[in-house]
Amino acid sequence: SGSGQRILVTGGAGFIGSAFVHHLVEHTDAQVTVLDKFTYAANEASLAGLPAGRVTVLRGDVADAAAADAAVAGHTAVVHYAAESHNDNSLHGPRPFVDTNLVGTYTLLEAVRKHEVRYHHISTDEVYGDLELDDPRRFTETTPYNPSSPYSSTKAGSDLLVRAWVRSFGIRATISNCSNNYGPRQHVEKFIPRQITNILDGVRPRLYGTGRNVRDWIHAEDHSSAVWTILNRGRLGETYLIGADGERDNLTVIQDLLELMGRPRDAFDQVTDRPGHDLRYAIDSTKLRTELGWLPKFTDFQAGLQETIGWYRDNEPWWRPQKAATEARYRQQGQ
Ligand code: NAD
Ligand code: TDX
Repeated sequence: SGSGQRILVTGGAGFIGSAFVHHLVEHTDAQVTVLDKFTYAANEASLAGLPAGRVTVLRGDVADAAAADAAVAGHTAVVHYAAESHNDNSLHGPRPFVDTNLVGTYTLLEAVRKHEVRYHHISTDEVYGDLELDDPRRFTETTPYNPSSPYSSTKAGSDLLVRAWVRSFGIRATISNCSNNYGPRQHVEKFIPRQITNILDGVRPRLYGTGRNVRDWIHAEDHSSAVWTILNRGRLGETYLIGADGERDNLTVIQDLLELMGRPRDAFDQVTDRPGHDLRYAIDSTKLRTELGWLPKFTDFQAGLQETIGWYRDNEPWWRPQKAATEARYRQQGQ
């Protein structure tokens, strides 16, 4: 499917956006344009080696109306990954989250409305708030929005803008809310790559609070295949939750990483907890699986972690330039 498509991927130099660009190049015949502001979170090396005839990279801000309009023109679809993505940063400086996640999404929506381009909106399970550890329910497409942080509230607001543009202006759009991603090319500020690169550096991993917080992990490649499925076969105006039944508490993830990397399971430090730290996320992806027949491929989390450890071990030049500054920022926050 997807023959002759010209797809604009915003945030395509970030973690999940670049995974989607690689997925498109490897598994489809789509022409790809990346629009990225190249913030601290982008990495040019994430797009290195892709065929120039398939991928064009534009440097620009999605909140800049002229840049967004010019980028959207001529494409058959826009997939909007660009965002400020890190909860800890949003607690220390929320402004860029409002500018990019809210104003940026608004600006892009106006461009797709004008050019009548199909739009897919990338969002997160964090819009639903958090669950108790013993709650038998998981998030579904009908769970009420209840975001906790500046990050998740701006993502929730961006989802609502999309719904309003569908209802009021009839844009052709879908939304997906995905659980926590892991895999190659994730910034070292995030939990799993931070701990892997700490251990590689001989530094003890750093667990927030007690570590009983649960995240529902999915490999970024499975996220990409789900987005491609929804883009081509999803019903317009609908929301789909993406998840791979990967619930784990943070303590277990740190212990497993230590063991997989040949260290004692207790060789970590507990540090200051995140203010307002969401307790548990859990996704029920029944709608996506039954309606569109999507299934995740990375169902063995230990194997996925092992592969991810191998990637960071083999690709130090990719992450080393960000490591010291990231840890310096965390040190200032007692984390
Ligand atoms: P990331 O921080 O790794 O990458 C974000 C990218 O967006 C970077 O390349 C950055 O330069 C770019 N960007 C930021 N502001 C921009 C702007 N104003 N204009 C153009 N480009 C801009 O983020 P990620 O983890 O890859 O997340 C991508 C998307 O997926 C986000 O929308 C995020 O909310 C969503 N999401 C992430 C996860 C996760 O676990 N990481 C889970 C569910 C949903
Ligand atoms: O050093 C750490 N120690 C630690 O215990 C870090 C960086 C995090 N944590 C904890 C906090 C969370 O419970 O690990 C868990 C995961 O933290 P993050 O990697 O910061 O992710 P999270 O806050 O869960 O949000 C992620 O998933 C949903 C992405 O960053 C979001 O963009 C996405 O929407």
